[in-house]
Amino acid sequence: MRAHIIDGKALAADLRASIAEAVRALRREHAVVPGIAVVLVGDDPASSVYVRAKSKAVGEAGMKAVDRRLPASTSEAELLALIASLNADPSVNGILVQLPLPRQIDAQKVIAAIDPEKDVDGFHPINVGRLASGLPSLIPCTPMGCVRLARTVHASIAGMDAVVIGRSNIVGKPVAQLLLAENATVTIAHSKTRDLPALCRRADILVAAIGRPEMVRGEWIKPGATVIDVGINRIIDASGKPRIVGDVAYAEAVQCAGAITPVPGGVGPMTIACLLLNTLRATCAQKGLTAPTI
Ligand code: NAP
Ligand code: L37
Repeated sequence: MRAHIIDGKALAADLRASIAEAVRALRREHAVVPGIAVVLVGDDPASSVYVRAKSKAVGEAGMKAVDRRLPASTSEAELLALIASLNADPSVNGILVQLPLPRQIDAQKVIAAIDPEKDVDGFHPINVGRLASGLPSLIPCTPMGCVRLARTVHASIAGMDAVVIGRSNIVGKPVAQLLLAENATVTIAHSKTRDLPALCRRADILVAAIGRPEMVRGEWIKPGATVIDVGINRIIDASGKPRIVGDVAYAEAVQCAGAITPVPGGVGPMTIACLLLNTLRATCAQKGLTAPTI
């Protein structure tokens, strides 16, 4: 069997078009323009690429992006002061602080300082707790994208066996919570997991969020399974060229999976589209408006 390729780029474009339509309606009917502050501290090259892509997508959706770039030498107190001013600014509906932060800054302290209503990354302990409690909340963008991609293949994932490799706060844990909320039977694997290949072979849905190039081999995949590859790994390939690969050995996996997300062009573009959706939802909540179901 050759897998169906889940076209994250096309699905993200559809989602972004629906969001742009909703933003036009918001402007027309309520004179509201959603605004998001995108904060980058330092000059991590990958983060710079993502932040640029996010700000561009915000503009294309008809929202307002406020870019705040701070030097790598920024102190924790300076960043906390910026967060406080963004919390107080009514034209800012969403605040995104791109991680990782330089060593002198405690990321948890910064995340906790963001107004939970403006926390479009869904990383604030209030939103983490609300997600775990089954309450409405702002949901982390990459996990939301993963589940939306899986849902293009399966109208319902209730009762399916899902295995998530990775337990980070950004991806692994929240994606597991979302799959659980969809009534999948969820197992979270990590670096101490015993016999990972055997565990993976039981998965109807396999989410790889590891950060290890092509670690998941074709033989680890149950025939017909849906594979969501979150990994973004920059490697030098056999011919000496730089290339981005996922956490799944794609050429092998595509032979036996039922459906698979490519890297690039899978989860990455959906992450950005879901950030726009969170910004729209946060804006509506702050204005007392009902957010459209997108
Ligand atoms: P992370 O914080 O480094 O977490 C990696 C997780 O993988 C950890 O839980 C770790 O286990 C586990 N792990 C590492 N080696 C393992 C092994 N040999 N066997 C089993 N588990 C192992 O990474 P992250 O932030 O979650 O990101 C994961 C990947 O997704 C990265 O490639 C990142 O670039 C990518 N990413 C992509 C997007 C996107 O939009 N596409 C967004 C965010 C991240 P322990 O907890 O035991 O250490
Ligand atoms: N919100 N996102 C938020 N906060 C963070 O702290 N680290 C992090 C985070 N991660 C993030 O933004 N990841 C991400 C990864 C990939 C893309 C976007 C965001 C992406 O667009 N990927 C493209 C192309 C990648 C490239 O060319 O470098 C893709 O097709 O996968």
